[in-house]
Amino acid sequence: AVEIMPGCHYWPGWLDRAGQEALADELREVLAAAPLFTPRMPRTGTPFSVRISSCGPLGWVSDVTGYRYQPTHPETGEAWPPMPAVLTRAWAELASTPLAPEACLINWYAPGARMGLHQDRDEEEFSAPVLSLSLGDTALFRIGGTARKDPTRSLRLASGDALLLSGPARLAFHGIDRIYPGTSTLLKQPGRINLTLRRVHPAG
Ligand code: MD3
Ligand code: FE
Repeated sequence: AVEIMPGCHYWPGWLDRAGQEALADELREVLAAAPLFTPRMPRTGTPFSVRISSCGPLGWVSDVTGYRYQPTHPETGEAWPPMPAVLTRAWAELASTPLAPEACLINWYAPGARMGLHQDRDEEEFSAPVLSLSLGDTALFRIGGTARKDPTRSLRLASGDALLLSGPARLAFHGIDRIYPGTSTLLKQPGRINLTLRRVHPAG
């Protein structure tokens, strides 16, 4: 792995093309059971440009009342589908923690979608890492320090890339500035999927 900054490890091309296709096929089934929905900002209700879903025991949701993890899809009321085995294997290989992942957030970026600079602080366990896998079109990812004003660096995340955020990087500000349409033929439409595997609760 390449260490981008302390605690931020990058594996370009961690999934080969066949692995990317197998994961994309599994995700089509996950998204048939747990459709993408539009999260909204707490208080204002402003929609995000990214659409999301989840798999695993817990999923992340955001609506006018706040951000939270919950065991059911906010629109269907059904339990989230299980995590595909390839995701739990990726976690076992890369995350170096005895804790199992509890949530996999699925972000869908159509061309033009962005994600502003933010910290991931809705989990109750920051000692476990977050593992990200990218599929489809390349994204321009930006990561800084634990203060919003800290300098940032940019990285292009391409289909099949894995990124692990642990230790000092776990609470780093980060975001997605743009998607480069037409940079991958993996998906049946232009855009990008990002998967983030997370531990939500402390052990026990
Ligand atoms: C750095 N997702 O879902 S993945 C998110 O590409 C999120 O969809 C982006 O930020 C995406 O919250 C970035 C890389 C990533 C994920 C989690 C992190 C970087 C992170 C958590 C802490 C620090
Ligand atoms: Fe994030």
